[in-house]
Amino acid sequence: MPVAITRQLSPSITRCELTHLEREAIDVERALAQHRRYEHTLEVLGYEVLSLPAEADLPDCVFVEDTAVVVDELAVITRPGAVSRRAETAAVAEVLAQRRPLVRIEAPGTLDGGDVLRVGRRVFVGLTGRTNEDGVAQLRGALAPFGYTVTVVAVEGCLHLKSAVTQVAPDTVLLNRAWVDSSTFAELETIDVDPAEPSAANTLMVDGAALVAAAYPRTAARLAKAGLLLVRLDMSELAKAEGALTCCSILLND
Ligand code: CIR
Repeated sequence: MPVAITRQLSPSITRCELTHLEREAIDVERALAQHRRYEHTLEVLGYEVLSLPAEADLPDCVFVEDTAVVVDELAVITRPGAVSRRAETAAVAEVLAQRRPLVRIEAPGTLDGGDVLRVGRRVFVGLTGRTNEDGVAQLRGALAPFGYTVTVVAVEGCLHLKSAVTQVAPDTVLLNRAWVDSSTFAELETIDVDPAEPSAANTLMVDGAALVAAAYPRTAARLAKAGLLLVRLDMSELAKAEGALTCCSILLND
């Protein structure tokens, strides 16, 4: 059964890291409800959801994606670029150690899972304020023995690579070409976000469907036109913390 690792929302989410957004009041109750709906949707779609407890002094711990990169053969525990997020990896490593051999990104490397987009054996890694060249080199070293190729991608204007591009179907990505060089993905089919919705590229592909944020109906219409089955989720409160759909889970094909 496929597994989704998630993590509960910390009550200190109101002190989360912000890079491209101004701080706005987060309605914590509403954020909790949106997160519960997200977990429930994954359950309905056939995932066993392993929901880790939050920690009060880890404001961003709900964004579990950034703590690990998991492939069938191993799990790479990251060293998040934001110092306030480094302690998030411990609880996730503990769970992953039961399912995969672990490799850890060591200093001076930094890597956020949100910068890692895997399409089959092709792995694209964004160089951002969170992920540095040393982190990419360590990830490449860990994945190369298993036949994965790692391509570095420049990212501009957003937090992570997956803010700019995500996979929506086995051979198709959804992207905002203002934030990422689209020629990198020339071997794949591409769909552009609607120009009025620059932040719409973060979607979560699950078996046979894509989870999309309700805030981006125009981009959803483009995806529907391409024949994709969509599940729309309200992520408004988590979006105020600069988080989106991929950020809230680590999916394992077990
Ligand atoms: C941060 O800035 O680290 C969090 N407030 C948001 C992280 C979102 N994670 C992701 O896109 N993978």
